[in-house]
Amino acid sequence: MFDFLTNKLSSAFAHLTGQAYLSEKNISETIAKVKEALIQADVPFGAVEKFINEIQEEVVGQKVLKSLKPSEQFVDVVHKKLVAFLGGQNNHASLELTFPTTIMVMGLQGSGKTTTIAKLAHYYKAKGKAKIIVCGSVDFYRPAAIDQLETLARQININFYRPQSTFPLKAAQEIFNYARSLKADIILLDTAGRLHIDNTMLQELQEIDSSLQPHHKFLVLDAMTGQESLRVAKAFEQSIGFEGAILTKVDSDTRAGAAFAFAYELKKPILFLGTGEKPSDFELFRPERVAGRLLGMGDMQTLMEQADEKIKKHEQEEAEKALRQGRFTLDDFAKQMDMMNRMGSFSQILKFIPGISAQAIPQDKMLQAEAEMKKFKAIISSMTPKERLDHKLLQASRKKRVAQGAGVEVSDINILLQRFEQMQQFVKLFKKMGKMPGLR
Ligand SMILES: Nc1nc2c(ncn2[C@@H]2O[C@H](COP(=O)(O)OP(=O)(O)OP(=O)(O)O)[C@@H](O)[C@H]2O)c(=O)[nH]1
Ligand SMILES: [Mg+2]
Repeated sequence: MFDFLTNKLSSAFAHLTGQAYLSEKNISETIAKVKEALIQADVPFGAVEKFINEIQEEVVGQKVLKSLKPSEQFVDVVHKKLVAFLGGQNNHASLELTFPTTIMVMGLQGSGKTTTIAKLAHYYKAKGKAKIIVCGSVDFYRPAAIDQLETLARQININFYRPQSTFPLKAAQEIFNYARSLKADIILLDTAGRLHIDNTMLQELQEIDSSLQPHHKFLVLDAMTGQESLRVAKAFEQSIGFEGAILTKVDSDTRAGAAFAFAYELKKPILFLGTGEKPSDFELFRPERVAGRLLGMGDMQTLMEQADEKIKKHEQEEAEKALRQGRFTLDDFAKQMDMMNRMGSFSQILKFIPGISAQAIPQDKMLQAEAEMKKFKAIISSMTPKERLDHKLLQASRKKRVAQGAGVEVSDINILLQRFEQMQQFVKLFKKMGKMPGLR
């Protein structure tokens, strides 16, 4: 996410880390780099100027030079400023929904509205409070739009309603009444977008808005559109109004300008980030964490939260217990790979880890590791339960059978077993270390 700016900013500070002294020259060079990074990231010029001036004031106002750890202090100033410019400590109190609630999702064509509906449903469902969720679309411009929502609804197992009327307002009312009859906790309304802001679209939305009076109106903005998203947001704000934005496609090579432009100019919160095409690729937007990631500090907190959400508690406990006992079978190995998979791709996971820049590990190495993992999983699932618990059983004839079952070569199985035995050694070492009093 925001790789471009992350790489630029972290490299601007990289040569300062650990230095006991900073000169004014060091500082002004770094500030110049930060400025260049922001401009290249398509952050609106006014915002960049203000940002840089404020940093300069604080940093050169000698607080930093005289502090004990000047470089850390410097990064801290920039971090705080980034947080402020991305919306401050914005609390998401309003996102604690009171049921029943109606959410209307708006935005330009292709910005990600329909996908976002599925993400919102998935998000609130996972929180466990919303039992009945109904979604429906009033997008009659793109023939496949409604089918797309239906497919997504089925995939995440929520209710979908297809209106009889093809007049947006009437259709919206139908969806609403249907949801009411089901006593739905959440009603999600998908709307039509246009390529550009146009009056028919806005008028349609206004009518739906005043008839249904949705509790929440979210504007979906494509982060790839950069500063252009600002113009869109302003038009929506003037004619309909909305509570906050959902920034989509931040997994693409977007440069972060949209996030700054929106938060800085509209003074409204960005509520969520869309980080991929799947319903689970969605997270709350938390300025302090995003700022941390931008500065290459990682974001272990979000990673841990995602782990808690995607990996069940008993699975975590089981894995931990096995490790403590020094036990590690192929079965455990398969389970671990499966848990990893649920967290995302290697490159997605690495981005949360401090000190690892997105470029540190070449993309092809990462893809290679992922392909290997897939192969390993296929191999293990072709084994009998007994073999999974005791890999020593795998002599030549068994290997042949497993290789055939998994559609791989025997040499692939040997690679897997080699890796696996290395990991087993680690686990044993881990157990021994656990017994040493100093290392607990
Ligand atoms: N990588 C990535 N792709 C996304 C994200 N959100 C949406 N997309 C993709 O963007 C495309 C458009 O998304 P939709 O949800 O159909 O957008 P929409 O606003 O409903 O589009 P219209 O109904 O045509 O107005 C689809 O191919 C989605 O898979 C995201 O966060 N990351
Ligand atoms: Mg759509």
